[in-house]
Amino acid sequence: GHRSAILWFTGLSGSGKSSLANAVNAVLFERGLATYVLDGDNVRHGLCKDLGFSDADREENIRRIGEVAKLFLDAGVITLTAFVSPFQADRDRARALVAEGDFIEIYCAAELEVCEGRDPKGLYAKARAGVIKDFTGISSPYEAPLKPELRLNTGAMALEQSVALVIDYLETQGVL
Ligand code: GGZ
Repeated sequence: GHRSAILWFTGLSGSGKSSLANAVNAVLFERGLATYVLDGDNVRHGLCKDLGFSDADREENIRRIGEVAKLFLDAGVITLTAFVSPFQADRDRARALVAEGDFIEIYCAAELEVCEGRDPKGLYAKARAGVIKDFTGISSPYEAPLKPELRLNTGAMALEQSVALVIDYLETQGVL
C-alpha cells in the first residue's frame, strides 16, 4: 500500500542531504506520489528568514519545520526535509509530533573530512578562517543520530546506491 511519511534527512553541510532528498523525491514523483522537499532554499528564505545559526535559532528553525512537515503529512504528502538539524533533542521533538512510524530519520553520515573536502560553497574555508561563526562541525556541534531508521555513508556511497537503500526501506515499511 501507500502511506504518507516524513523522511527527515540530517547531516553536516556538504553531506549530501539535499542531493539525496531530491533524488529520492524524483523517484517518488515518477511513481505518481504527492511529495514535497523542504530545504534551506524554500524555508530559510521565507518562513524562517528571521533566524540565524545560534543554537536557539536552529532549535526554532527545526521546530517550525517539524510543524510544517506535520501539516504536509496530514495532507497526505510524503515530505522530505533536508536540514543539518544538529541537535538530537530538536529532531526528537519533530518526531514526537507525529505517529510512530511516520517519522523516518535518515542520517547522512559523511565524514567531516569528506564534507570539508567538497566545500562547494567555500563555507568550511570561511568557518576555519573565523569569517563564519558557529559553523556545524567546526565551531558548532553536530550530534549524530542515536537511533536513525537509516544510516547511510553518503561520503563513500554513490548517490544511486543511497537512493536505492531509501526506496528499499520505504517498501519494507509499507510507505511504498
Ligand atoms: C551550518 C550554515 C551556517 C552555519 C550557513 N552552520 O551546505 P549548505 O550551507 O547549503 O547547508 C548549510 C545550511 C544549514 O541550514 P539549516 O537550516 O539546514 O541548519 S539547521 O538545521 O542547523 O538550522 C550551509 C548554510 O546553511 N550555513 N551558515 N553557521 N550551516
